[in-house]
Amino acid sequence: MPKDGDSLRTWKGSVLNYIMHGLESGPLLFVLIDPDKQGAKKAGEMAKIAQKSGAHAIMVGGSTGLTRNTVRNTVIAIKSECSLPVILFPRSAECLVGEADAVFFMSLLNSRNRNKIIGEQVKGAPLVKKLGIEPLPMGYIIVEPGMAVGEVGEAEVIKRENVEEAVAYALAAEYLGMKFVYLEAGSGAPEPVPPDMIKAVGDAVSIPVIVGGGITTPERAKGALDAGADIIVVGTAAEKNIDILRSMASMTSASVYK
Ligand code: 1GP
Repeated sequence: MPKDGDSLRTWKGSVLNYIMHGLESGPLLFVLIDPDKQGAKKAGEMAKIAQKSGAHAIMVGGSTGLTRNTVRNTVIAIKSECSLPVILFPRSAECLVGEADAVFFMSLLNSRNRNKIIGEQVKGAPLVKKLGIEPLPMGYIIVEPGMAVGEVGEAEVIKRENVEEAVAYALAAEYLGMKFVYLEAGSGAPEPVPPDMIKAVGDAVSIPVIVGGGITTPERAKGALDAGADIIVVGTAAEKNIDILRSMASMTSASVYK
């Protein structure tokens, strides 16, 4: 693990470059911190442990109950304890804060609600520019069961066996110019996205595949990584037992600073 100064030098200016560089040496682990689940101070402590455990970035977001102030306080606390890039994972334009390094500028592609596909993005884009947050364009695809984000996002969730539909959405994301595609089973999902779906999507697209939702054990992390996930996202499991991150991180790129 580099000293703080080294890591800052490495990624300051472009979180996209940091991620792409990291992926050259292997898959990455991102830890999702939901500002609604604990106070800012605790979030900062979690981020510090996540970095020590070998995680590669911190995502900040959640499906319900967030205000700009809660997000801001959490991001500030995380940045004071940890030098990893902090990437917003916003539910809406309301969650954009200039203290973050980047934002997954995402479209919930399989939503029934136009607002989730392009509405919030139109509201948020001028703010992203004004605040100087780096946008990371991402196609967000919700897979069964979808959990809270499936409901709030009014998603037509992709059935777990409908690999073909997942591939079609992922290809559409790539062809629309998105830099990432995210297969989301939903936070707290009883089962993560099926490995055969991850594999088929990874084989079809040339952009990095992010996989999250229900990755609660090292075995499940391994399942997603073996299937070809480029980035795994862990939220709930880290909230319950932050020590689980170390074994998950050991399966990913040892260092993005090589
Ligand atoms: C949710 O994919 C993330 O958006 C993480 O899910 O909380 O189940 O780890 P978990």
